[in-house]
Amino acid sequence: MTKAIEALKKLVDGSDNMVFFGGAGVSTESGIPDFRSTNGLYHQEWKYPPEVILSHTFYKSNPEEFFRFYREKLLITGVRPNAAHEKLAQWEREGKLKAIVTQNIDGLHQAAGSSNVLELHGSVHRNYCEKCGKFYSFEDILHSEGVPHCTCGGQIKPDVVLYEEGLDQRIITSAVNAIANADLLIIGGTSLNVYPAAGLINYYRGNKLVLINKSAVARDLAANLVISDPIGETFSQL
Ligand code: CNA
Repeated sequence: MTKAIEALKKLVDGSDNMVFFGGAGVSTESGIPDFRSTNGLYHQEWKYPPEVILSHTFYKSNPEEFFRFYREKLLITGVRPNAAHEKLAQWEREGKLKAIVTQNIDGLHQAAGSSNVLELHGSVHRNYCEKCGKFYSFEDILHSEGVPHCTCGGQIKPDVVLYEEGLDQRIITSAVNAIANADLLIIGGTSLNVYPAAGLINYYRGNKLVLINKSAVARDLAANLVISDPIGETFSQL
C-alpha cells in the first residue's frame, strides 16, 4: 500500500459523513470516454465541437445532427460500474457516505447500488415527450431513428442538461446541503471546468479534502491529499 493510499484509507476510516463529488473521469475505467482527456470527446473529429452540439440552441435548430451525436457518443451500451462506483455504493451501505454529487449522466452509480445520487446534469436513462410528458427509456432512444417522436407526435428530449440550460434547483439545494455538512469531501474524475457544477465544492466547510484526478484541475484547491492515479484502481486498494 502506498503512503497516499494509506492516508486516504485513514481519512475514509475516520469518517461517517463523506460526500463524493465526481465527473466523467469516474466512468472512463468502465469504457465511457470523458470530455477533456486525450482520447476524450473534445479530441475526436466531428463536424461541430461537442459543446456546440450539446447546446440547447443546436438541439432546437439541428435535432437530426444532435441525435446522431447523442446516440453515437453518449448512449454507450454494455458498460458496467467499475471499482470506484462499487466502493462508493459500499460506503453508502455502511452509512459512511451520505451523497454522491455527480456531473455524469450514465447512471453507473445507481447500477452499482448507490441511491442518494444527485445528478446535476440529468441522465441518459430518462427521456420525455416535450408535448405530453410520456417517459421513454435509454433503449427507446437507442433503437429509434433520426429525431425520436412520441406516439402523440411530440419530440422526445433526453433529460440531460444541455449547455445554455439551467440546473434543477432542488438538486442544487440537496447538493449544497450535503457538501456543506460533509466532514470528508472526495473530489474525483472531474476537470472542474464546468459551471455552475464546479462551484458547488465552495460550500465545503470541513478540513478533509481529497482530490483524485489523473490530470491537473482548472482551479486551485486546498486539498489535504492529491492522488493522480486512476480512481477505480485507487479505490480498489481500499
Ligand atoms: P472532463 O472535463 O472530461 O474531465 C474529466 C477529468 O477526469 C479529467 O481531468 C481527467 O484527467 C480525469 N480522469 C479521466 N479518467 C480518470 C480516471 N480513471 N481516474 C481519475 N481521473 C480521471 O469531465 P467533467 O465531468 O469534469 O466535465 C463535466 C461534463 C462532462 C459534464 O457535463 C458531464 O455530463 C460530461 N460527461 C459525462 C460523461 C458520463 O456521464 N460518463 C461522459 C462524458 C462527458
